[in-house]
Amino acid sequence: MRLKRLWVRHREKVAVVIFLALVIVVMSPSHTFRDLIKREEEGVVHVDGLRKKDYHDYNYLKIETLQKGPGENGMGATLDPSLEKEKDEFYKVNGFNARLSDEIALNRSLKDIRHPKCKERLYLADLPTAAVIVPFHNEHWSTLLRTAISAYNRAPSHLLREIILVDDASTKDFLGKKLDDYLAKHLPIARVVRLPDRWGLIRARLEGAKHATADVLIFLDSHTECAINWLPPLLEPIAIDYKTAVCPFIDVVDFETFEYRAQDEGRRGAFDWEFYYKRLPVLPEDEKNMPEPFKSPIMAGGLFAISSQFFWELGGYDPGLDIWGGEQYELSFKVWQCHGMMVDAPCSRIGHIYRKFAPFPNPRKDNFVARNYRRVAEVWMDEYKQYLYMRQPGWLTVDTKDLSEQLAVRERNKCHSFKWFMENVAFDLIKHYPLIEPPDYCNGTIQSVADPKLCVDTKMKGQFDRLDSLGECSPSSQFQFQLTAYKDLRPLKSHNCFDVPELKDDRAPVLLFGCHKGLGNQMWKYDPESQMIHFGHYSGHCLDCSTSTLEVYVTRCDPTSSTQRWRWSYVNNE
Ligand code: UD2
Ligand code: MN
Repeated sequence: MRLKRLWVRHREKVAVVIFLALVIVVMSPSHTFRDLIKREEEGVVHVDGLRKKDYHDYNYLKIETLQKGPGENGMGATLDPSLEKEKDEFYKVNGFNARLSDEIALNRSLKDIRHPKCKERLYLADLPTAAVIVPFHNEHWSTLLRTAISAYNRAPSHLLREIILVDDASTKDFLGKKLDDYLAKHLPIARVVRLPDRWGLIRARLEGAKHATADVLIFLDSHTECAINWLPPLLEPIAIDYKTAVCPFIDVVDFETFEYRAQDEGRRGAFDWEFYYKRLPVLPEDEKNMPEPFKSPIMAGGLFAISSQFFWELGGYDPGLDIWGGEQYELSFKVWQCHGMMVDAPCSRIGHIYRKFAPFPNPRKDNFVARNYRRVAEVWMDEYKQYLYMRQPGWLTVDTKDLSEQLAVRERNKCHSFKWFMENVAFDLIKHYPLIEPPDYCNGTIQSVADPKLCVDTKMKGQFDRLDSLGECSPSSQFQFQLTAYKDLRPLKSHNCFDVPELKDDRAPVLLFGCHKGLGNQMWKYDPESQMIHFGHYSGHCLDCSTSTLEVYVTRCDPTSSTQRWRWSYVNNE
């Protein structure tokens, strides 16, 4: 009875004490009860009801700042002149300065060239896992390993599940057991899948994708370098919608110096009507929204992320595409036409070595690139394919081989027409790359009035070369030029244009550079009256030559000078 009375008298106090004790337990930062109530990862914050996270690895970034040596911080480097002979040998088989690559650390540091807002960008705390797939054929040792090591070092380890290197029948010794042993010892997350024969990069990627177990497939070329925090920006759009494929910004690793630099700050991918990869300007609304992901019609091809589920729903790549070429169009058309989306993620940057020249010999005699292009055109492009064949009638003579599987993919996924793609996705492509080319202002030979035996001569030079010479006029192709409706001047049917990178009053060199149709350094006008070829917006500079040294250059216009006067074989007077 006494006990009961005591209880009745003090029960409120007891309740208060128990309540306070509970509050203390719950609030205590170290107590496990707290975790039971709200288990939360370190660094996760709630933004608009979403759990987000800063994925930067600040410790790793700090370590990088201490690294010293050639190529560190993404700087360019040079080889000791005593290595000139080795340099040439390595160049020949790789198409880039592979000997220099060997002097640069496999884990060299890079400078952060991302948009400043990328430093603060948070990503969803729950992201899918990724497999990196790298097809390679006779890749150089250090560039191949730098690809894998940079991907691994700069990715959160719980997100990168595996790195699959697919050896497309390489013949270099060190790509055999030595590579397996190296990976087992230094990078166990990576392994090599070997193909029995040269299958080409497309089927090599398919084979890698079949071996992958992660949620997202990330394809990389075998001479790339993944930069700071490259992975989360590729995964987030896929976490939001699995039918989104995501491309990083592709930076340039210089083929000669290994300098890591930006190509530009973003363009949308496209193609011209001969299937050359081209790029379109970023839309004004995307520009305002930088560095958020923006839609892009066509991927460059080598570097992108796609959910494994979506990839296989689309039937993967067409396995009938051989060796190299066309697969970037196939997959881009498929993604868009079959109800997906493609974006570029500016905060993910990956460098790529654009080779100086292609080192592999053509492995087969037949015209596989034309067949690849034609397979893609026949399956996906409907009536628009005629604009390719109009320019490349030769493609109509190659046998596409069986297309029924590919047509079935299109049918099964109830994919849109190509017209839909052109009107809704690549809506500004025709403005830049018209279905039918407008006529040239001038074309044919460019004959010197000062010495009519002499004509401008390409000497079969290519991209980056200096166009510097006159030759004895002839109807052969190296003397054929066009001044196009885009006001650029180029060797006939070439994709390289006369470019004056550094204008000066006397003898400025003319270089051949990829045509950009953006006027500026590539703008030319012909005045049939004075016969002068003006450079730029009548800036007062003209194409000139020396009939004795046979040099060609740009100099201040002088209407009295006969070396500045030229005769085209054909001038459109309309
Ligand atoms: C571009 C793409 C490339 C691919 C190609 C068109 C970028 C940066 N690169 O050419 O990924 O889309 O256009 O098909 O967007 N390889 C093989 N077997 C072969 C030939 C190549 O495994 O028979 C490997 C090669 O080692 C490399 C990759 O495939 O890792 C791409 O080849 P590439 O670097 O010669 O192509 P690239 O960059 O000129
Ligand atoms: Mn490449």
